Amino acid sequence: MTRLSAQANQGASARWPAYTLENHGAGIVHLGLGNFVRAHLLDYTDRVLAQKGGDWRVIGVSLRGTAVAESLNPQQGHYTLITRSASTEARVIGALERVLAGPDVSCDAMEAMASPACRIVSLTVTEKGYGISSNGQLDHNHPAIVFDLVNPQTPMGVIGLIVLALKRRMEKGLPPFTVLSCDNLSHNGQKLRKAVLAFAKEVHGEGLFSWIANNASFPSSMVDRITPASSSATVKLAAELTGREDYAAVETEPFSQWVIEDQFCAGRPEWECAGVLFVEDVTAYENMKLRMLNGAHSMLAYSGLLSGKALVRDVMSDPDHALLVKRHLAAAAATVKGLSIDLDSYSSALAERFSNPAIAHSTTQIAMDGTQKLPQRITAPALETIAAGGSIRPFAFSLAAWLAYLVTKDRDGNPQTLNDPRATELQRALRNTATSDEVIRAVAAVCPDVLPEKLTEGIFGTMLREIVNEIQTEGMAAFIKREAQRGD
Ligand code: CS2
Repeated sequence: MTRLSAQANQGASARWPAYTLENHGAGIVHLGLGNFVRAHLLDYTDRVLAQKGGDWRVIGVSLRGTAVAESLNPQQGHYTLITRSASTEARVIGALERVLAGPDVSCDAMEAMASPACRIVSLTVTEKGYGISSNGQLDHNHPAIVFDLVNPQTPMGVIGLIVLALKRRMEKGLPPFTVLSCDNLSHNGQKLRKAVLAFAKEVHGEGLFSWIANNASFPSSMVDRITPASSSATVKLAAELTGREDYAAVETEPFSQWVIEDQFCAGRPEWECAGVLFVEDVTAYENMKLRMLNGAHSMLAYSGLLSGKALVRDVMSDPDHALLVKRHLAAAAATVKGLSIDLDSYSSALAERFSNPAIAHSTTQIAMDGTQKLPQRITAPALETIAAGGSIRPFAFSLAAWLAYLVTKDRDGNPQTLNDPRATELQRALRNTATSDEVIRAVAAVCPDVLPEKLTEGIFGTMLREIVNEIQTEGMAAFIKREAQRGD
């Protein structure tokens, strides 16, 4: 079969880009080229290019590994975006110009970011990719920050790269670009701005600091589209829909949402034509999405894994478990203020999205990096709920499920492999723990941003200890059944 390319296959059911690629230069450099950006920013940008034109194609930068570049570059950046629910649709996306990767990636990325054509640098590098601690400070223990502070001319991390590229632009007399974070962090733009400024000041001094502070913009944004990891079934499906071999195809759901603060210092695509909502302050949208969708996701991932459910949809097809998901959504919704959106309808829509039978979203994928995800998803709404006097049990259950997951043993009775940047510290701390109280204290000592004192003491702490105990004694499946019958 012929490899996918810009050349449309007329007989296939997929749609090819409805614009002439060569007429559009690249104006965006995107750091982190996983499945999510291919289902989100690139999809929006592709639709705007078709409707409005402009020099807004995207140069992708893959900072870790060459696999994504090896699949996309031979396809001239093209890939199939497959939208799946009761029906299946496929579009070949042309917005990606090329992918930079490999040993010279920092140098090549720097050149692209410091070129006059670049007006936006966007990012999807996951929560752990930034080097920003959950309280929004530059994280001096993050490996990329440690390296880049000593080697600022050859950075390997995103903050080091952004700072050096902005410095080059200042020196060349070019205007700065907008830095657009598209990761599930609260106040993502604001935090990134603060960290970039701290790094710039520490390494390059006051001049660059003030130039960035006064000229660059860092809008916060809320991003949403459930996008599972691709599999061999994705490649097979793409071949059926395009008649081409495509090793970069992505499967996603029909729903998509993007809310961005409209602060772009160097222009932007007319993304509103593709459905983006531009707002002054994204906080309330962010709270809704991070606490409801992502919070429920984390809860169902840990409790799902411990009750033998490999996929999100498997959780939703267990009525007891689905009821706990709904309770979690209601508790999280109670902490979301300042939106005119009907949160009950939003909750029902989420439950439906989680149940999508055509999307195979694995609980293992969501369970990774809990230490990076839980502060904004569970801890923040839990603390607010304690202060406001609302329903705390769903949050206690989520944290208990994570704790029980952390101490799960593999088949040989050894601690399971944890996919989390703090796995080693966590496992060291958990080594000699037996009781739920010891487990909670050990984890709280490593991650006070997930388990601050207010969640380990008082009524919440007691509830947390009891639930961990019960899960460990009776097993997660039995616990879920009993918990569903509690009626609160
Ligand atoms: C998920 C998110 O993996 C995870 O932690 O909760 O990737 C989620 O699917 C997206 O944020 C949906 O927009």
